[in-house]
Amino acid sequence: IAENLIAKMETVKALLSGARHVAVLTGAGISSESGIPTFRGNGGMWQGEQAEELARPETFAREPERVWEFYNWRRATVAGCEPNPAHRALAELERRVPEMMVLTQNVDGLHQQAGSRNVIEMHGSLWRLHCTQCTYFEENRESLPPLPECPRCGNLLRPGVVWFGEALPRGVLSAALDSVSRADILLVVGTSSLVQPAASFAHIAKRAGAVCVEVNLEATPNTGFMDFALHGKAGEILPALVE
Ligand code: BJW
Ligand code: ZN
Repeated sequence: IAENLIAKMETVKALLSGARHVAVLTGAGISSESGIPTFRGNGGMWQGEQAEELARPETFAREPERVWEFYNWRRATVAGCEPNPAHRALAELERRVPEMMVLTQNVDGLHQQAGSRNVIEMHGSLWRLHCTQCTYFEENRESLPPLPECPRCGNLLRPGVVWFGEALPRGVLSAALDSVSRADILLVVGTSSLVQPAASFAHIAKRAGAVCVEVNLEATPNTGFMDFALHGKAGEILPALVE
C-alpha cells in the first residue's frame, strides 16, 4: 500500500469515527474476494457471456432455460462462498456508527451473512423467487429444477432480481435516497458506477453535503469528483479504515 494511500486512509478513518450517518453503496467488487465473479470485464461472468446480456427481461422471455441455468449456477457458486474481511469490516462499522445503511447492488446476501443488519438490496436477491404471472413469491436456498413452477398458479417462476429496464423493488429507491441524502459520508465500494440509479448516488450525496469516498481497484466514471479515491482491494482497505 503506497504512502499517499495510507495518508488518505488515515484521514478517512478519522472522518468515519466522527460521523453520525454513514451510507455505503456496494457492488460486485466487494464480493470478488469471496470468489464471486464481477459482472464486467475479464471475458464475461459465465460461459464467456457478459451477464448484462442475461440480466434482461427480453432474454428471459426468449430463453428462460438459459437464464435459469445462469441463475442456478450463480446460486450454487454463492452458496459455496463466505463473506470476506470487507463485508465484516462494514458489519463492524455499523456497530459503531449511530446510523448506518448498506445499499447493495449485490444479490448474494453476504452483507447480512457477515452481520450487517441495515441492508437495502437494491437489485433483489438470488434467494428470492417470483411468479411471472401472479403475486406469489418465496425465499429459498434449495437447488431448483431447470424451469421452476409457481405452486399457486403453475406458471413460470423467475429470479427475484432486478433486470435492465425494470424498476427497483417498491420502497427501495426512496429508502436508499433517504439514506444517501442524510449521510455525512458516502462510501462507494467495488462498483463500476455504470448502472443507474446507483451510479448517481454519489452525485446526490455530494450535492447534499456528504464527503464521498470511493474504494475500487481502479478509476470509475465517478472517481473525478470523489473527495477521496482509495485504489486497492476492498478486503484490505475497509478493515484498515475500521480497525
Ligand atoms: C474491486 C475489487 C476488489 C473488483 N476491491 N474493487 C439513466 C441513464 C442511462 C441508462 C439508464 C438510466 N436509468 C436507467 C437506465 C437503464 C439501466 C442502466 O443503468 N443502464 C446502464 C448500463 C447505462 N438501469 C436500469 O435499467 C435500472 N432500472 C431503472 O433504472 O428503472 C427505472 C427505469 C426503467 C426504464 C427506463 C428508465 C428508468 C435497473 C438496473 C438493474 C441492474 N441489474 C443487474 C443484474 C442484477 C441481478 C443479478 O445480479 O443477476 O445488477 S446488472 C449488474 O450491474 C448487476 C449489478 O448490481 C450492476 C452493477 O454492477 P457492479 O456491482 O458495479 O459490478 P461491475 O462488475 O460492473 O464492477 C465491479 C467493480 O468492482 C469494478 O469497478 C472493479 O474495478 C471493482 N473491483 N474487485 C475493490 N477486490
Ligand atoms: Zn403464480
